[in-house]
Amino acid sequence: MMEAQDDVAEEHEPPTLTTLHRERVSLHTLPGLPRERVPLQKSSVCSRSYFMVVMVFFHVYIINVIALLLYVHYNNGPGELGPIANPRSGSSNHNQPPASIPPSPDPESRRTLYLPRIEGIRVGHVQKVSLVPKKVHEMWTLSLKPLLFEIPHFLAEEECDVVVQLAQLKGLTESQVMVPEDQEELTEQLDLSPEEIFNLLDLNQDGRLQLQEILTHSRVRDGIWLTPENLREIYSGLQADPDGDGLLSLEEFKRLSSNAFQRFLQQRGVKKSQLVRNSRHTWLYQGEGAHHVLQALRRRVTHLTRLPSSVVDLSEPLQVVRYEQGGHYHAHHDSGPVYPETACTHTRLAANTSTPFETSCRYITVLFYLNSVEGGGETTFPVADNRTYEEVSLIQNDVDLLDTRKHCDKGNLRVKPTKGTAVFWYNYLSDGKGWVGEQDEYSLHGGCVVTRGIKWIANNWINVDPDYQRQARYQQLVSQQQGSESHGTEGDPGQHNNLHQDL
Ligand SMILES: [Ca+2]
Ligand SMILES: [Ca+2]
Repeated sequence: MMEAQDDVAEEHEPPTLTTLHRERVSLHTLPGLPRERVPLQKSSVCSRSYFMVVMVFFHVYIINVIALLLYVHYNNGPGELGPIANPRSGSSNHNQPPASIPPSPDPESRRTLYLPRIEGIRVGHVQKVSLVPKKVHEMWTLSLKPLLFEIPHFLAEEECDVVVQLAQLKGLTESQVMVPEDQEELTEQLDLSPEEIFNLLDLNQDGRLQLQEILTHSRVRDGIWLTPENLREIYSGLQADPDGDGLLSLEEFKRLSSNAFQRFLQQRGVKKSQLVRNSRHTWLYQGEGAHHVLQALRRRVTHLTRLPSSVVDLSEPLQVVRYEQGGHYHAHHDSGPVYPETACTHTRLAANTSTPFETSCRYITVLFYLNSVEGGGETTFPVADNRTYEEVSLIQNDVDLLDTRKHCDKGNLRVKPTKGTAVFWYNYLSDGKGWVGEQDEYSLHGGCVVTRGIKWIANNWINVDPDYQRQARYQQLVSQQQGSESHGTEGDPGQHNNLHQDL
């Protein structure tokens, strides 16, 4: 068997320089050798043509080898070992030139930022982490979809109290105003026809608008938490569904004005409990000059997430939220999906182009419980580790998994608020090359209604633009600004406070 393999190998072995040289010698410099020597005689029968054939094969072989080397060289980029051998390079394949075209200098290959991602291993896995001197914290994996961890005693009790007191000192404002009135602008700017709007709303593309499709949209757009019963009431009030089948056809949809629902709600009035969120909040700056507890908290978050401090330091300030008894936050995503025509709020100043859509790009959410709640107030992850994610199937007539006032107990995972505990999760998947990938839809979460007492929490969101170049430009711009400010007057400690957006 081995011999047969060897034969095959020999058959395909290309002629080497030595064998060819030997061939030349035998043909040209030793003409007088006796003809009875069989091997030479045999080769001399068709010596010239044989030599030509061998030479042609040799040249084809050499050309193939050179072509192969060039292919490998250009495919990996000059001086790169490739994304697997060097994760820091983090190059993105879709931006690279085809292998046959000589490459232009590729900015993707000059990446200096890399986002490490903590391994969850499995649900229930515990990792020891060192976040502060002389103390070891335990980090528990709560789910893999989203990648979610819990760290008990992340904050000392006194630290929790300081954060609450600082928030009270600054003053809190309502997290959500009642019915927003400036929603017309974007629709007008985009100049969409009723057919186009209908098509956008028709998530399952069956040519009719189900109650769930209208609810999903109105909750995001208007911030009013309508239930299927509310919507049926609105339909009958507006006579929107004359055939009474509970669905809106394109014809029925066209007869409604674009702000019909909003006007109806404004006339009818909306209670606080009908809003998407019912809480008060404030923002606390954590940079230089801030209270030492706030600065320490940011450093601890940097250690916890293992992200570059340049990324963490330029993220949103700390958001502190207070829920009264009866307060809630229905299930939502902290960050939106990012399409090419979407800009991130935090990098929009550094972006060269204007885009019609803007979203908060929150790679990670770190949530701190600042008190132990007497009743309710759990953080729910309704679809954590679910096999599938389907937006429309979250809202059924009998169970609405997004509703944290009614159906918190139906979700897959709930975290009980315990003073000092932190939970954190990734709102985006990895792109597999050390950067942010697609939105993780399983990161859907909400705050269950507080049934007894008051609930205090704080959020640290780590902002990263899924577009590496935009993030890099943004960081460069800020560091240049900081550099010039340090030469002149002292920097404004509140300069990052406008980089957040409520979701
Ligand atoms: Ca539909
Ligand atoms: Ca209908």
